[in-house]
Amino acid sequence: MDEQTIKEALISGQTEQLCDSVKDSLKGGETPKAVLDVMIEGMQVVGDRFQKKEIFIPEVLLSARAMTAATDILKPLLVESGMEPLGKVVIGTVLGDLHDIGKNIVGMMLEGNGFEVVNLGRDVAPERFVESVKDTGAKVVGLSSLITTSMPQMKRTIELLEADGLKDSTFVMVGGAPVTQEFADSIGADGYADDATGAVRKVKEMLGIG
Ligand code: B1M
Repeated sequence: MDEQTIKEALISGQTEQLCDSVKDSLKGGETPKAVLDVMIEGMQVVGDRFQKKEIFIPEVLLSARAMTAATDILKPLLVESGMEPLGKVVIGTVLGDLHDIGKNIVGMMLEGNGFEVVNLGRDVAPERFVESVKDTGAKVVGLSSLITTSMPQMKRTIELLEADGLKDSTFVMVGGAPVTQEFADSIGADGYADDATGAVRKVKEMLGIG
């Protein structure tokens, strides 16, 4: 796999070049997970440059668009499992937050590991999470937040689940770059994971699946 080309295409937001490189890597026998990990590293560089004000929102949007297109290529390969669902997970990015790349990767990895995933998208109000738990009977709700200003919505969602008497029968997992185990504990979440692999492990642990 030409890691450098993948990262450069992602960082410079060249969707076509990134998708071609991803397809070439897969043809060359690389695993979808290995390709995904290289893209995640590339996105980290985008974040660092944005923070240092070396690039701005339009450039970040181009990279995000390229990343989304390339993960669409990987998705069918990551999720093909063909087994009976291990359980249902409702997942979404909380209200006020438009970041969905990481949340979608978590969703894909859960699907790839045999879970049925109800992906509510981004900017999801606490009420919608609660409704979805009622509608789907999901035993796990996954809340993603990438900006500190949206993190209080995780607490609000848990409070609303409690108010509706659903908290005891529903596990809440939280994650996203600014979220920590300490924060998860402080808002009464049942689980925290710092990446998609950890999220799968945590959901299995919460549901008692070996
Ligand atoms: Co923005 N953004 N952004 N952004 N953005 C960050 C998050 C930021 C850290 C950049 C920076 O300053 N360095 C910063 C937040 C600072 C903070 O709050 N502490 C920031 C900011 C400030 C903003 C705006 C406010 C900018 C502005 O308008 N002035 C604005 C906010 C808009 C809003 O949400 N209301 C904004 C907008 C955007 C774009 C729309 C341009 C775009 C998002 C496009 C999209 O998602 N469709 C964007 C992007 C792309 C980023 C960065 C560069 C990359 C995020 C990403 O996709 N990472 C990001 C910088 C960074 O994170 N280093 C940044 C790759 C992804 C695979 O990782 O999402 O962390 P991540 O997901 C991981 C784990 O966190 C974990 O697993 C995933 C896979 O391993 N995980 C979970 C995620 N969810 C989980 C849930 C779980 C468990 C694990 O359980 C349920």
